[in-house]
Amino acid sequence: MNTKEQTPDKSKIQNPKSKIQKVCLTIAGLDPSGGAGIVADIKTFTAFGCFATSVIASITFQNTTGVFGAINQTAESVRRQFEPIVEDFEVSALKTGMLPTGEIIEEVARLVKENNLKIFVVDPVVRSTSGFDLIDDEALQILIEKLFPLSALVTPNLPEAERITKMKIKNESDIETAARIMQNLGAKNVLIKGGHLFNPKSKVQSSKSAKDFLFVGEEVHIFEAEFIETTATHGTGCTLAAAITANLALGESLLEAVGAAKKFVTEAIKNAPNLGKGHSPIGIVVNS
Ligand code: PXL
Repeated sequence: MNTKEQTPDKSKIQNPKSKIQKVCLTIAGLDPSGGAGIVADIKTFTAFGCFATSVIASITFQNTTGVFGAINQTAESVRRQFEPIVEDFEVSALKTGMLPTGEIIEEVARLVKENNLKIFVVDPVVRSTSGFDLIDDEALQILIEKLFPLSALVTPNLPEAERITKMKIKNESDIETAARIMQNLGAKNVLIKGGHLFNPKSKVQSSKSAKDFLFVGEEVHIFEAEFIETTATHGTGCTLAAAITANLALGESLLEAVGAAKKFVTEAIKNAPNLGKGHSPIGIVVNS
C-alpha cells in the first residue's frame, strides 16, 4: 500500500463546470442572533452569488431587543484571521462594519494598504438601534482619518453622519453639507441613508419615501424607494453596505451597485420573518 501523501489532482476533485466565484470579505462584529453584522453580510454576499469570507472584530451579546455587551478582538487576532484568507483567495471586495477600537482600525488600514484592496466599502457603524455604543469617539476619529481615504464608498445613516460631522441634519441641504464635510475628511464617495429613519415629523423626508443620497465626487444621485412602516429593520445598514460590496465585486458601477442594493434591502424589509420580541431581523433571501 502506498502510504505517501498524495498531492490532490485538482482537475479531478473540483467541479470542472463551476465558474470562479467572486470572493467578498467582511470585517465586522458578530451578532450571534443573526440579524446584523457578519451574519447579515454573509447571507447578503451569498444572495448575490459571491463567496463570503469574514473576520470577526468583536463578539457582541444581543438579540432583537438590544445589545447587552461585547468582547472586542485585538489587532493581532484580526490580522491572524485576515492573512490566511488573502494568502489563499483573491478577495475582490472588502466591507467593514463594527470596528470597535483604534488598534483594530489602524490594523485594518494597514491590511487594506498591504493587500492593495481597492473595492473597499466602509460602513461607519457607531451605535445600535437600541442605543448601545459600538465604537467610542476616539476610535471614530481614527476610523475617519485612516479608513475614509482608503475607501471607495462610506455609507453612514443620519445619526452616523451627524456624529462624524458634528452637525445636526434637518433637511436635504444639511445632508449635502454633511456629505461635503465627509469628502473633505477624505471620503471620495458618500452614501447617506435617510430612508430608514423616516419619521412623520422629520423635515428630511417630505413624503413617505425612503431616500438615500449618493455623492460621487461633485455629483449627487438620489435613490428613492417606498417607505415601509415597520419595526423589522435590524440589519438594514449592514445588508445595504454588503449588497453594494457584492455588486461592486461583480463588476457593477457604483450607481448600479447602490440601486441593486437598495432594491434588495426594500425586498428584505418586506420579507422580514417577524422574529423576536424587539426589532425583527429583515428577511434576506439566499437563493444561490
Ligand atoms: O446595525 C449596526 C450593527 C452592526 N454590526 C453589529 C451590530 C449592529 C447593531 O446592533 O450589532 C455587530
